[in-house]
Amino acid sequence: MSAKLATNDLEAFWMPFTANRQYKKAPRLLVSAEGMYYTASDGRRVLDGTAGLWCVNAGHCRPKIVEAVRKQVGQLDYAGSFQMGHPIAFECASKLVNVAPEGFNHVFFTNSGSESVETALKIALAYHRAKGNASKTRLIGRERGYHGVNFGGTSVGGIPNNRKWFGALLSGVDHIRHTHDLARNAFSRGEPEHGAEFADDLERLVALHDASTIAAVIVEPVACSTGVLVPPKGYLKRLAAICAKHDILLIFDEVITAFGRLGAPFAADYFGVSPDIITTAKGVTNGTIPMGAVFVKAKIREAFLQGPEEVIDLFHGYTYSGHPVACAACIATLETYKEEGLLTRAAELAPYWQEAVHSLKGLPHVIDLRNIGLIGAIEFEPIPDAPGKRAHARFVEAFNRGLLTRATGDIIALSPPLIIEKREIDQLFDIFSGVLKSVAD
Ligand code: PXG
Repeated sequence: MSAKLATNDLEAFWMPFTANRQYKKAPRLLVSAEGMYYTASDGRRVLDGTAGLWCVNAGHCRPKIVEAVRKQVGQLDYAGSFQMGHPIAFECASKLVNVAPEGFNHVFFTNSGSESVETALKIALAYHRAKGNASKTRLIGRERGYHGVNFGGTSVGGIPNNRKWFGALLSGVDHIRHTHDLARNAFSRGEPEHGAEFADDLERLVALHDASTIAAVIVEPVACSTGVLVPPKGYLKRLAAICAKHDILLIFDEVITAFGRLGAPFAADYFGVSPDIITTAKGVTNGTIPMGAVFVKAKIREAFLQGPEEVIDLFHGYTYSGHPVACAACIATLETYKEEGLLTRAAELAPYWQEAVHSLKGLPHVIDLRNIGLIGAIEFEPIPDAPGKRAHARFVEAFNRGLLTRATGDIIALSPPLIIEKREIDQLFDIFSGVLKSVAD
């Protein structure tokens, strides 16, 4: 039997993606939040430079969302969606479809980005089978991609540390190369000039495996978790054209980029590229209640409607698909986004944000600055034999000075709530440039 722990002991919670022993020696705790700010356990206000984990696009504790959740949980706390329904899930799906890019008329509900990715991959496989192309089973991801932590997403993902611990992963998976090219593109503003031809790497895999074995390609339009890799100009269009040529479904993983992060409702809108399936989560409920949504086009949905009417059309789903409380949060979130113009607000702020990001040029150890929409990244020269240490030290110091950032490898990513004001952008970069000037190593 385990020893009883005090309720304020930090040991019981095995924290995700965390250096648990290091963290628990000097914990950083947040106890409340409002708008652009968290409050830390010592009472300090902390500017949220990352929208939580890229999800709180409308800022924290927005009254409309809080109230919608409060009301729904007291009215219909739970009802399932297997052979039963509840109105709010249908209402929510319709409202989501209304903000989705042209042609995306159907939504499958999940509870997270990871589940959205698994769902999209399974839909892609089942689609080809339903169309009579059962040999199309291979899934293609991209080096440095992040598609959550379940087995499908880990397999198509391309971050070595996220893969190497977990065995052989899914078979029949391959990866195209990533698009990071500091030699040609360092300090790019927005989309880098060079690298559209990296999309042709998909032709290499088609030549190797044959298109008749490939079901789908999944990419993040902007690869965020790996440290913000903005796609080179023309890259996504070229990738989409190669997919179309070979009847390979293109899945955009928009778990981060959907709901306004780039200044358009979805990255598909921003880049003018229409994939076949779009995965989302995070901003779909402003982070308040776990939820994911997978959007598909009519051609995908219709492929599942060929069997007898009484047969289930997709053998997939979650207990909490279309959870009423998550749906209430989602509807209130979409209303908040609409009322405040948040799905396009990043476009107005992007030029100011870009200048602010690039004002860090020349500060110690900074080897690249990049930005798109309301996303920024600062890449540091790694300390030899201590990868990640330099960015982590700056993340800790920023927190101590009242700013939440996100470190990944030797990169700091910034992605504030879309309600940020210019004076708060100034505050963010004042704090962060002070950090870069003062942390010694
Ligand atoms: N796809 C993408 C593109 C993501 O960014 C997931 C799937 C998985 O979502 P869930 O909800 O299962 O975590 C993500 C998640 C970071 C960070 O700091 C990024 C994510 C999650 C946590 C931290 O970069 N992205």
